[in-house]
Order: sequence, then C-alpha cells, then structure tokens
Amino acid sequence: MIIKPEPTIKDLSFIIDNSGLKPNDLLNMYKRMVTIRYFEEEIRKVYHEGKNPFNMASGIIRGEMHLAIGQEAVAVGSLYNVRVDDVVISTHRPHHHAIAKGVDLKKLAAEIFGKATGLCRGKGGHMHLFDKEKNFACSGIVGASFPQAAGAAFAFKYLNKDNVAFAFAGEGAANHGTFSETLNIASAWELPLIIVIEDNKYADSTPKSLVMSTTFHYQRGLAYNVPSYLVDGMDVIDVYITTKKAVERGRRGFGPTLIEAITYRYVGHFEGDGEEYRTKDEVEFWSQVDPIRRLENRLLKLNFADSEMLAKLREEARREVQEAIDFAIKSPYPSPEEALRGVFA
Ligand SMILES: Cc1ncc(C[n+]2csc(CCOP(=O)(O)OP(=O)(O)O)c2C)c(N)n1
Ligand SMILES: [Mg+2]
Repeated sequence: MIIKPEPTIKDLSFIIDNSGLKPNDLLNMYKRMVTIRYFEEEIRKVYHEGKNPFNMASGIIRGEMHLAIGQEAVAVGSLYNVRVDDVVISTHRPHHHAIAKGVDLKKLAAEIFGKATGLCRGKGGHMHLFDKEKNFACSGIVGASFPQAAGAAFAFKYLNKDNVAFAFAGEGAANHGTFSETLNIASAWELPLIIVIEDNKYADSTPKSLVMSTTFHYQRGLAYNVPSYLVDGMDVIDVYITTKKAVERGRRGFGPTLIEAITYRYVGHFEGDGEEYRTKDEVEFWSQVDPIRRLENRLLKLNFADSEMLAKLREEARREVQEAIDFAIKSPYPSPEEALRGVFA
C-alpha cells in the first residue's frame, strides 16, 4: 500500500504551519468531506429503493450509479483553493468533485433524480452534470476529461487570464491515448492545466497491475517534462499542499502539473457491482485509512476542535444533504417537450 504513515503530531504541526492552512481551513475541509460522504450515502440508499431484484431501469433514480465513497480527500484537498471561474472537468464518478467545486447540492441532487430543477433540467443525470455558473462539467466517456480541460486551459492562456483548469480521471482512464496526447500538448504550450489521477486500483474490475507498463502514471508525466507528483489520496492535507503548488504554477504561466493520488473506493465500481475482483479483507484494510476519520483524529489531537464541534459540523452537513434530497424528491419531472430543448434537433 502506498499510503504514507501517519505523521507524529509534532511533524503534523510542522507540515500544517508550512502549508499556510489555518485550523478553520481544516474544519472547512472536514465539513466538505463529510457533506460528500453523507450525500453519496443518501443517494445510495434512495438508488436501491424499488430495485429488488436489482434492475438499473427501475426505482426512483434510474441508470448507472458510480459513487466515490472513500475518495473524498482527493476532491476536497485539490479543489480547496480553486476559484469559481477556474474550470473543473470530472468523470463518470463526479459527485465528490462537483460538491468540492461548490455545485449547489439541491440542483445536483435534482439532476441525479432526473428532475426539471436539476443542473441540466434532468437530462444529464448523474454522469453528465454541467454547471455553467460554477464552471463544472463531467462526462461518462472515460478519458474525455483530459482534452476537455486542456481546451479550457488553452482558452485561459489565449485570453491572458490567470485561471487554471483541472482534469480529474481514474488510473484506468489514464491508459487512454487522450492522457498522453494531452500531456504532450499541455507541456509544449505551457497550459495552466492540472491533471489529477485518482488511482483507486481498479478500472471497473480490472486491477491496474494487469494493464499498466509502469507502476504509476506520474512516471509518464515526467517523460513529457511535466512536473509530476505522487500523493496520499487518503490524506486531505497531503493532496492540498501539492495541488496548491500546481495551482500557483498554472496561474503564473509556468504550465501543467500532474498529480497522482493513491486512493480507494469503499463501494463497488457501480451500484450493483458483485465485486468478485477484490476481497472483503482488502476493503477492510483500506477502511483503516478512511480520510474522514483520519482528519477527525488529527483535528482532535491538534486541539483544533473538540468532539462537540465536529458533531455540530456533521449535523449541519446532514441537514444540508437532507434538504437537497427532499428538494429533489419534491421537484417535478421535466415535461415531454423538454426533450427537444437545448439539443441539436
Ligand atoms: C470510452 C469509454 N470506454 C469504456 C467505458 C466503460 N467504463 C466506464 S467506467 C470504466 C472504468 C474506469 O476506470 P477508472 O478510469 O480507473 O475510473 P474509476 O471507475 O476507477 O473511478 C469503464 C471501462 C466508458 N464509459 N467510456
Ligand atoms: Mg480506477
């Protein structure tokens, strides 16, 4: 397992002092991670309602569902300092990135439920979220985020703006040609692009060791002259510190950065996944480095919070999530005429 050992409290204080993070920042990060976890747990619950026996086409939320439970630190750490006008392009597993980018929880939930009040008036669903206001998009096409984010980064450079564009992708997606092509052109043109690979060990049911010529993707970034880093994706502080450098580099016009975050999803590739490709022991092993519990322990040990404060934040998160789910449930479905709006017809 490539997870850095938990630093001593003395080392951790030193790391935090040097990161510029204040106790309040860590509490904000905690609240965001908890919000993502609760949101996905609630979606998961509702998703399985009316699906017994399991059938994707039935129930309240229809179609496939990919959750990122366990991967919250990657999204929150990397997007903590990102501005609203920076662009984030995500994947088929997009909720944690969307929430970390500030996408409205109610509109997000309504879109997942296919409702008219959703981000795309219910036509995108969970894998095709688009938020013009928050500059967030994603796609079910694996490997698509690289060139899309490079396009946004090119526009920023062309327009002389100090924005950055993020491409999130799984370690499986990074075996696509789009990854190499994007690294090449982003490096040659010094685009303000930050690629974050979420290495959760599997692409669907395929372990990365079966299909990768290198152990890590960051090694490939180096070949294209792109500063490339490996971070502990179960440690929000580690992710934050490296991404902060990448964002500064992009804003100052020095070009792209690649960050590979080692992480793990505690749930199946999709809801309904039989998970024959991994053991319960493996999941249990990784649950010992749960990014939320890890941050919680640190906040307590550093005396940045007491358990009452953390419980209050969790309660707030729980309420916001519940309000979003209620909003989605109560919202109307789009009218049949809506099918032809906003599309090429
Ligand atoms: C171009 C394309 N090929 C195949 C698929 C089917 N598919 C959906 S997710 C997935 C695996 C992606 O793995 P990874 O990039 O590691 O992301 P993770 O699911 O682990 O987050 C595949 C093969 C797809 N959606 N798009
Ligand atoms: Mg993967």
